[in-house]
Amino acid sequence: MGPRVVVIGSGVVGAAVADELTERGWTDVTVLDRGPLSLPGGSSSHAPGLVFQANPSRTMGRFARYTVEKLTSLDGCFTQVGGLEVATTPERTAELWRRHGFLSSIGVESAIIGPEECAALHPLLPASHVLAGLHIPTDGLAKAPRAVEAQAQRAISRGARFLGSQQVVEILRSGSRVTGVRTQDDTFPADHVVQCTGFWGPLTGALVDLPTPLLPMAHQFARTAPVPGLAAAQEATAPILRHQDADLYFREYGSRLGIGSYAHRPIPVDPANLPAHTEMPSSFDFTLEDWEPAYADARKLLPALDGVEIEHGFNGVFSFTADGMPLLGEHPSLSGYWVAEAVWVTHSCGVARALAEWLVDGHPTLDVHACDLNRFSEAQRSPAYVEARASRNFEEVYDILHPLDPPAGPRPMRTSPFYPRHQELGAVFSEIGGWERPLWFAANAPSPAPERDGWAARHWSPVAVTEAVATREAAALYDMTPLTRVEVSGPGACAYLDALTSNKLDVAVGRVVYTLMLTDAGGVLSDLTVTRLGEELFQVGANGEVDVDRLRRLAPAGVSVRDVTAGTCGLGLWGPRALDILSAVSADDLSFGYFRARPIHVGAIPVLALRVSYVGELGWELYTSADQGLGLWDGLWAAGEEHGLVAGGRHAFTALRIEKGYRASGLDMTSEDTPVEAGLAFAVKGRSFDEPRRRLVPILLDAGVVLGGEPVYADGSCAGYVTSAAYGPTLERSIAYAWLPPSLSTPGTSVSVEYFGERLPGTVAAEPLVDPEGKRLKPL
Ligand code: THG
Repeated sequence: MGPRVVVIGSGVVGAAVADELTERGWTDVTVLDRGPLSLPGGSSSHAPGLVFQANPSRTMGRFARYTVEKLTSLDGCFTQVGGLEVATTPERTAELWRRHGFLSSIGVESAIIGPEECAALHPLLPASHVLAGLHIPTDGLAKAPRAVEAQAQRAISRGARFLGSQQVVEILRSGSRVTGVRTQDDTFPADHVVQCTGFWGPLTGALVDLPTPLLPMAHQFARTAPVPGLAAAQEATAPILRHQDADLYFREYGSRLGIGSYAHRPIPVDPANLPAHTEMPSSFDFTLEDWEPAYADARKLLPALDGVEIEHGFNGVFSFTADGMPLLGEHPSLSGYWVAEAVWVTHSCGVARALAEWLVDGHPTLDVHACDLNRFSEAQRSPAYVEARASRNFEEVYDILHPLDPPAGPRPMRTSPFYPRHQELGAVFSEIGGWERPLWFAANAPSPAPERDGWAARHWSPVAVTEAVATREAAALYDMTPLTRVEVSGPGACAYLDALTSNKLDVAVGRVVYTLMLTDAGGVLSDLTVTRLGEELFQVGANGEVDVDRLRRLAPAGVSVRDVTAGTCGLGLWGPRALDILSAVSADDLSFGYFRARPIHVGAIPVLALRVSYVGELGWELYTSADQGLGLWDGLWAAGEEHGLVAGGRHAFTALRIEKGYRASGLDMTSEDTPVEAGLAFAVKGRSFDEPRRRLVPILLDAGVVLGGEPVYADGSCAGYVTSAAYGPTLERSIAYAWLPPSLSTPGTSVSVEYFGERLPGTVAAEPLVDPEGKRLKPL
């Protein structure tokens, strides 16, 4: 029977969670809803049901793919009419090719088609009105209420129960563990509680002091009167249609058309002010003034709509988050309390499966770190931040977004003490993880690197190559402040970190160890550097908030876990001249070896120096408290002048680490990959792994630069995908790291990377590509 689970909310997510849990043998499942069961009144009740699988996130694309697979297997839940995304500008045509690439890399068939083929697929679309289309035959229409019903029935047949009119008023707990929920009329004991309350999430979360960082927003959807040219069929046959250049989507209802619009202003809704007891608390009155410009655009694309009235329209509420991803995971301090929220029907079955696996198996099969409930820093959970970013997400939902497009305000949010110096040097910033990060510095001269065009040229400058070359030939300063630093201390700290991670950590004080956090199944959750500062005192270099959350939640009593990132700052000083520079401002002995740490002084500033380099050059990470950051920068800068010291930005940093073959966690490897597959077996002691199913390898491209996420082809079929890529300034070659099956991972294998529809030839190479003997790193 498994443990007792109470699911709060019986929309598409709650019903799917009950189905997935009971399928895994956890049959003691009770689903509660405040509304009537047939139509509880949340977003699922009015969802228009269009399921488009294309998504820049591999995880989201695969959530959608599973939703399609599951709903097609359930009677009457899905009509597989196919999806058609059309382009009316050359930029959108290019974007469709990019999306075609995403789909190929997750195994979803699609094709770029011409205007005539678009017109042949959709009865109302004139060929003359579009430039191209992306056709996805397996996309289609979900019937959300039927999907809820079918999954609920199946769960019930396995022992689950669904109860309506049960408003949850209290979450019961014992210490830091959940024990049940209380509704107005009843009490339900539980070992696990899963919050699936959609846009009511912030209210439900408040019962357990959990800020649920989502913003409910209204979005317009309307149904036309009968349209000339549409047959009055029982089942829709026209593909679901997206006209992203005008923020519109379309579906067929017999002879009528349903039209959704994101073209209007963001209309945030306070969940506390939603009407409680109407039939449809999430459906607001249609605002005609918002609709009219959108409908004009709809008529431009589909002239058959000319003179056709709108029969019914509403502003339907659903959830947006700061980064567009759902919220999935366990409460940071109340164990057994789970959240699965801000989920569209499109991704609902995939999300529910991941959550059920998380409960039953300890970790989902798919990588969910980008969906993790605990991925946000404190400031990113503030209501003002969530409102600003989620509103912007609403406006941009169909825009062509470059991965480095900087978000609008609130900015700057997190800055390091070096920020004013960065500005003086003409830093071009992007925001990564809430931090302002220089991509390159206009004060440095451009290099004669190969010209770029299109996407590769955006948010990039040949100055980055100058900075990277200067790092290899002289020295550069990199801002390491945003790297998450966690102090782990107290009796048992060593044993805790040793058991938590893959490498041996009971080392001498002053040593640094590269180690991994793994799932029970051996997937790589994160890679860490752990510095032993004392018998029971460690500084952990980690990859963001999700790591901090894990370090905290698993810590035994007595072990303290403190995120010191914001109160400290750090610089990477790297390059062949780094020793000359540091010894000019420090009287300390700097001859301590590679992967060792020492407390030193830089001028009068106490600094923790780590002989570690993510760019593969001699040098140190230098950490001090935030108040002394400017002094540290200025001292090193003055000493560096005669040695050719430059400031280095993010692009140079990434290019150098890729040349050296250092992995970026979450990008190059995720919880789906074992250390052996990722080439990180050296960081694991005392554990073996299955034969690799695929391997992470570098591809040297003959020409061109790619961005990451592109499909890799061998012998005409898609064999893998690119994780991260850069132009290698030392090799003067373009590098793309990619996952490939073992049979294609041998150096010398010819492959090609599809970039905006073009196949760029390349060759699998041996790694590391630069300094395989580590001579640059270890002259000392
Ligand atoms: N610096 C510090 N902590 C970090 C990072 C960092 N933690 C998170 C992330 N970055 C960890 N990633 C790496 C990746 C590679 C290396 C260090 C951190 C590295 N690897 C060497 C190698 O693979 O040859 C050495 C490994 C070893 O000797 O065990 O240097 O940038 N503080």
